Amino acid sequence: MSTSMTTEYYQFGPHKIDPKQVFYSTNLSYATVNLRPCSILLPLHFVHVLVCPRREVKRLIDLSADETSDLWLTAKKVGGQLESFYMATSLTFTIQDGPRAGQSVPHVHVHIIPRKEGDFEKNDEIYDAIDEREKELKRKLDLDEERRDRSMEEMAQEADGYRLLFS
Ligand code: AMW
Repeated sequence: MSTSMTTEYYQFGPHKIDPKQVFYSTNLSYATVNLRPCSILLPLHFVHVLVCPRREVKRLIDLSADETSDLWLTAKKVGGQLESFYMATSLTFTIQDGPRAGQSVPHVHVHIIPRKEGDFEKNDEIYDAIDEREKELKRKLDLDEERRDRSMEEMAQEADGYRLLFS
């Protein structure tokens, strides 16, 4: 696996992640902004990033001890920085570990979402928002898959802002 200086792209299941999307990396993990953050479907502004192992691994159980430790240390650091940056007071860390748990991209990833008082009327609605299968919301807003994708320019701009937090 190449270092962040020489990485042409990061693997995310079948997808290639442009380094412009990635705002923090170690030799085993990376943190990226989201192509379709759950906020696209919600009235409130939600920050929604992902922390992934660099190696393409489908399930948490298949990570080595070093990768597991590094993934969570990275998630902890990223969550902490974003919570302060957005003046939030809590964090949702979620893994959908396998297709029956809602995993749509077969590559381990921790969803990280800074949380604030009153962001959802019912707190656990966050899990519907994270879930790629929230067809109901999608139908209500009449959004197709393509319209939910953000441009590289938008994602790069968000990542540029976060990168400063880790320099
Ligand atoms: W899962 O339903 O597998 O727990 O979550 C997959 C997540 O990956 C979703 O939040 C989705 O928006 C995000 N995603 C899918 N493709 C990309 C991509 N190319 N870059 C960044 N995020 C992506």
